[in-house]
Amino acid sequence: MRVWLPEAVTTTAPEIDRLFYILLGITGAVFLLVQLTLIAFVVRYRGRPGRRAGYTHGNLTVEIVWTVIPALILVYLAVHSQHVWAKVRGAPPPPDLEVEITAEQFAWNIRYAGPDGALGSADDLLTINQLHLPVGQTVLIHLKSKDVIHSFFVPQFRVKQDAVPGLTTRLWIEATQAGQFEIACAELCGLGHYRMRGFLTLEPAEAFQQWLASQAPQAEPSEQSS
Ligand SMILES: [Cu+2]
Repeated sequence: MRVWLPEAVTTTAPEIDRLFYILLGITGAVFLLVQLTLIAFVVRYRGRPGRRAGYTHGNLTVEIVWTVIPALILVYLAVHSQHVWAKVRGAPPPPDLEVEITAEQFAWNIRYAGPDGALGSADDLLTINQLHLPVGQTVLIHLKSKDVIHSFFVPQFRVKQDAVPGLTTRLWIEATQAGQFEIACAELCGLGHYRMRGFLTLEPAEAFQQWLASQAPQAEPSEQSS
């Protein structure tokens, strides 16, 4: 279901959306109920000449009801969201492809394994701001930063992950449809933050392999593998 959110193009994005709509539905219903009750009470018990205030010590039944119902809702939400969280951010499934993305002021350095299939070796393929990923494959992203905290944000993935200097963060996705999207940096990382933009292409596996093969290894010293 999509009402106004951007497209959801990974296997887990629709589950996050569903959670969002459940929360919106519950909080929206409570909001309406509370506001309508408030308005009704304001009108019904407004001040009138000769009317005196009544005093009450509360009502046990009502208090139990308004405690137990929210408690049940919160337990349900906790269990349900924990389930989604574990899937999205728990141990990743075995990857078909691994990519390393290193954020720096103000670009995304993207590293693919070369013909030897190993990341961090001399034949790695490097691109800047151009991330291509195959549809229907599990991709494990190793996210790093060279300088300050950046944040890897692809709205269509429903993923926003900080890139922290000195840490390697892992996140995984499996894309479900082809398309062109943008990678934004969602952390104010310096004066050039606004232009820290990457381009994401999701394409069928064969097209991805062709693109990868067309990226001739850059003639760069291979020292910067860390
Ligand atoms: Cu940044």
